[in-house]
Amino acid sequence: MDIRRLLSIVMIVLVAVAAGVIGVLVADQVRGPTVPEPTPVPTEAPTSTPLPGPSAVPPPQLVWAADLESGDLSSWEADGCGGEFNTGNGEARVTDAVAHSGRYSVELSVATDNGTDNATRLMRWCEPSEHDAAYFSAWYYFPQHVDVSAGWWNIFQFKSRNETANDPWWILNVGNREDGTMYVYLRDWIHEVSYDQYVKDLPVGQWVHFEVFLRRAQDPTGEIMVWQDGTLLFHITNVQTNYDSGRVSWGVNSYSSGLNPSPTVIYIDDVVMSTTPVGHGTSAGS
Ligand SMILES: [Ca+2]
Repeated sequence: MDIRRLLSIVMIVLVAVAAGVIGVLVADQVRGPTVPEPTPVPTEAPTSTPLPGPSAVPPPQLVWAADLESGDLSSWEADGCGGEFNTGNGEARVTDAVAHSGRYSVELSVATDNGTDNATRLMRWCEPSEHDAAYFSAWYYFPQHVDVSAGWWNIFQFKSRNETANDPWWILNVGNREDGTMYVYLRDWIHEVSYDQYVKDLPVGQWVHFEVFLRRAQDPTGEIMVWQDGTLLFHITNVQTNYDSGRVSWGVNSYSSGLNPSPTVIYIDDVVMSTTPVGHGTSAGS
């Protein structure tokens, strides 16, 4: 190889090396400064704690319920633990005239123009006897305004029967305000004390929900709470809530000493006894 050819090869190698260096520099300018890769940080395993949500509200723990969809009063009469009990001109019958759930409700009709107490009552006693504390609820429909000024009107009660007495303990009564508007008040029959409220009136021509929590006690350690459409009307504590003997009964009624008009008709549907609150957002029938 002559010297000229050797120089040519050296020049080609130098140009190639220079081009490589320039290429790396240009590439670095495009990429910017080299940043070290971040060191991976170990992540903790996800915990099993569930997120709160609508499904976190437990369903009611139903003990007994009557949605009347059988078309009769068999739910009330089941197992020999209850039924219809009338006094004078009172009558209960299943109807499809109005319903809160499905097709049927029960119509309670009572005529009070005979000058004495009249009643139709739907009662249960086995389940109430087995629970010292529970929630009792029902939907009511009052199709018209009723004048109660001639007496009292019991629509919901706890009571007991023994050898000598068959008396209520605590009652929801309907009364009239000064302008005649209907409302519900709480009656302690044991001590003959009535508890008034100015929170809610009774609507006419629409379903209204009443729910009562009762903690039974034969000494002054009992408790009772009453809600109308989810609004708390009463919360009474440290009271006697049942007698010291007798079968425990609970029921919905139309029981009065004097109503106008007569007969008076109301409707009831979706009656529930539960160990947890039922609330007014569900029909909760069986
Ligand atoms: Ca129904």
